[in-house]
Amino acid sequence: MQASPEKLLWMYETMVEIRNYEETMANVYLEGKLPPQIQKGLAFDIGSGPVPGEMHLAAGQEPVAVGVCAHLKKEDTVVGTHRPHHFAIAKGVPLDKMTAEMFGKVTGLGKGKGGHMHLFDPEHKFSCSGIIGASLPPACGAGLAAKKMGEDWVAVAFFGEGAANQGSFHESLNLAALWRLPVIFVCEDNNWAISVPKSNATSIEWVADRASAYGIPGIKVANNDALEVYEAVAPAIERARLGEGPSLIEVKTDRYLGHFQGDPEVYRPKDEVSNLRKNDPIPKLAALLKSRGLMTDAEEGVIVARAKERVAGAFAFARQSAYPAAQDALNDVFA
Ligand SMILES: Cc1ncc(C[n+]2csc(CCOP(=O)(O)OP(=O)(O)O)c2C)c(N)n1
Repeated sequence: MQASPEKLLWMYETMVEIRNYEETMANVYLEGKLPPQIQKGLAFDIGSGPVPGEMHLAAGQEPVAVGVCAHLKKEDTVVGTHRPHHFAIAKGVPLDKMTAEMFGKVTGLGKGKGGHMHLFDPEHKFSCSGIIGASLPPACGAGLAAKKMGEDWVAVAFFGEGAANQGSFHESLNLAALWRLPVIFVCEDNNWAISVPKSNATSIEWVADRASAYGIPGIKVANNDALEVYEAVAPAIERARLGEGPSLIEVKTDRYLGHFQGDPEVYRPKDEVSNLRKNDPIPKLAALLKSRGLMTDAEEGVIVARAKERVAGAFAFARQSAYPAAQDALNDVFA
């Protein structure tokens, strides 16, 4: 399927927004966590500063989120991972409420009680979890619901290549295939599961090859490229909407930052990230848009400024919002 000019421009602007969001968060997250006597990267106080808790950022992985979500409508479900911001932004989760959640503020999606790995937005049908491999079963549930309701809605489960070795991966693919559920399983292969490279944990080169074991299509995207993802995913979405069942897609993508913020990354070859950044998908899509006459230099400036403004606005909203009241600490808590 050819991407329309509108889709291409949307993918570009959304990737710019995601990148700026992640880079802004990388800086804001460190506020208050690095006392002067502690060297950067060696240790910090994870509980202090305006954004407490762990932080997993997805800079570099934008093509996976936009290439898939460009096909979705509001009624479609997306279940993300512990590294969820790019998926949430591409699915249309409001930036203000999402950021406030990470700041622990009462205006957040979960009234500030979930944090960055637990973003729940029923209106935009988005959720995620800190549990690895936990995205696949709920996506099957959403797919089953859509099927029983007679709707053409689809559900997308995003997960890492590390998660693909969890039992939940196999159980979900089996059930979705058996019941012909409208689910698109998207493996975001950034080659690392914390410090473990894929070759040390996965018996085959492509997780997508496992699709044949369940009798469903397995689609491989070898490049970290938004347009390639968009085109590769199209038949899977169509198949799901037609009631023909699930597909498994694997995208080779690049993680530019540490597994978590503060990760000293001693396990990573020194020049790996600088080499990966040479294939940055954002300038690549900008060049394509310009070569097709869809964006001028001036328009690029407007798009980038607009995306950055949205991000800055969300961080300002989060900072200005109030913390939940102490007497509400046990409300909305079920475990
Ligand atoms: C069930 C479970 N086991 C272990 C962990 C600890 N853990 C957090 S992230 C991670 C690696 C995940 O790797 P991958 O699925 O490739 O995703 P990526 O971090 O590369 O996005 C692990 C093992 C967890 N959160 N949940």
